[in-house]
Amino acid sequence: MKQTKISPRHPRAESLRIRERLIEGYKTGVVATAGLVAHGRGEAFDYLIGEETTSNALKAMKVAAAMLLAAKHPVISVNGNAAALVAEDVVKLTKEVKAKIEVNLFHRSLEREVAIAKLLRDAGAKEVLGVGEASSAKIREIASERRRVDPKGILIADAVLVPLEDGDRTEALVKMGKRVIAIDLNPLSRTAQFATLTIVDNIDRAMPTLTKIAAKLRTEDKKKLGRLAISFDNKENLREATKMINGRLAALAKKGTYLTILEESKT
Ligand code: PTJ
Repeated sequence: MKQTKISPRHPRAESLRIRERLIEGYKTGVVATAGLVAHGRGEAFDYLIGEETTSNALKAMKVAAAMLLAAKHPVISVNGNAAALVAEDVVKLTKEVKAKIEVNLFHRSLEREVAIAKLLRDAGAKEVLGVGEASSAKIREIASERRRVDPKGILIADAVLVPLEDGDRTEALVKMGKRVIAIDLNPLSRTAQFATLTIVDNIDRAMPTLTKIAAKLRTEDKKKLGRLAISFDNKENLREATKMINGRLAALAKKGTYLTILEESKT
């Protein structure tokens, strides 16, 4: 497939490379049309947080890793965008925290489920739940097609990682008593607000970092991990993320030009 060539000297090379991966995912039937739009919304928030992992997100990742390691049935839920951007990291993380992978889509079609499962298997996944008839259970509280889940996965999970989402499912899963970890650049989204824990970061940066943190923590005592897992206040976490965006915007508003500030931070 012909891809747009991106010069490594382009000032926004990394961001453009991520876009290309999504566009390729769209062409191969992995990413939904709405997934491209959703990415644009994420990019806008990435500008606001400074396009880097904040100390706040790192703190959340440590607790997220503990939640997954302390869980009996951790599941990583994968949609089109997550598959196109971080399929390999998803597989690596499942190995560190002994989680299952389940495909769960908002814009559901068997073709997309199969294409996503193939991408995950090519990335090293041994088992992919939720494809076709496998998602035979229904969560009544969810209005969208996301209500269909795998009885071996999300239905019995006690901790679910949902890298970029729509809010209804997160709310329903939390109501069912599950711990829901969201990765979402937008701290104002319904998903971010309803989750047990929200990592306000780009999944492209967050997934490899979360995996490294989990690898370091996995030899810790389970009880200690359990205590760490319940030590989190998501309201406080979101307040910090919003305060950080607010502080950055206030500083930028004083200067007027964002690019000048970028230049100054390099010297
Ligand atoms: O593959 P499907 O059919 O399950 O559909 C997936 C999408 C993403 C289309 C669907 O879940 C959806 O419509 O999501 P929303 O409601 O648009 O929410 C997506 C959220 O992800 C928004 O809050 C974005 O800010 C955020 N987001 C987008 N790109 C990233 C991101 N967060 C972290 N990293 C990103 N790269």
